[in-house]
Amino acid sequence: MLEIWGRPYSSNVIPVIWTANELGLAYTLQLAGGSFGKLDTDTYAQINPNRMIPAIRDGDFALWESLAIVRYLCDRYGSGTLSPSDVQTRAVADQWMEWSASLAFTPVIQLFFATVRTQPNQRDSAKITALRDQAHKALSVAEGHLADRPYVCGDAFTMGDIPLGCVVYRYFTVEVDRPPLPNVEAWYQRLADRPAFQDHVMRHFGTNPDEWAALEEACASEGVL
Ligand SMILES: N[C@@H](CCC(=O)N[C@@H](CS)C(=O)NCC(=O)O)C(=O)O
Repeated sequence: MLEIWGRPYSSNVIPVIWTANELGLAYTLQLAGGSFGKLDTDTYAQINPNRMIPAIRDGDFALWESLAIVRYLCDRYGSGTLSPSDVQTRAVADQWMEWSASLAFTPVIQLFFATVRTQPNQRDSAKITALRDQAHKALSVAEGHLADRPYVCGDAFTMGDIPLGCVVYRYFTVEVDRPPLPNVEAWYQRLADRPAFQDHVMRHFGTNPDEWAALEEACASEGVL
């Protein structure tokens, strides 16, 4: 059976878990990283010599790098659906995946750490506003693209929506005033109708270290989510 190694609150693991669930794949989640450890073991080094999460094993085949894993799963199990068969449509999916992981992810994850992962009395409001502006500027590119299509590749949901969906969930859940992005918001609502997105992306991340630890403990006691 497919194994996904990682922890389900980790920004790079969530796209992989969401993808597997969109594809309806059976898998086991091997809790690793953060308080779950295991990354320093010899076993894990065979799977990912970078000792980072996520990684997968699909039979004898091991793979790391979250977006390579998303592409592999979609190519192998969702060819013609989540992985578009038309070369140019596929290239557009790739384009948005790469863009999401670089230009959109960076300001949003920094904003997330400056808010959700920083205690209220230690938050730097000028820094938060600057990061919010950077995130908004980046997402304005998606705003233009989504003006005349429901998903990033056109009429159908594809792997091109996956990394951006994870980024936008974080952006829309941090407690900051956001200038409007109506097309991104409408696209996000389409994602929010998807059960796999609700179950694996729309997670409550915890707003203080105690809550964060409790969430990880809850994962461990659930074993496989
Ligand atoms: N580019 C890599 C980045 C992997 C990465 O930074 N993973 C982090 C978690 S998001 C990690 O392994 N951190 C150590 C840990 O969680 O213990 C990918 O997308 O897979």
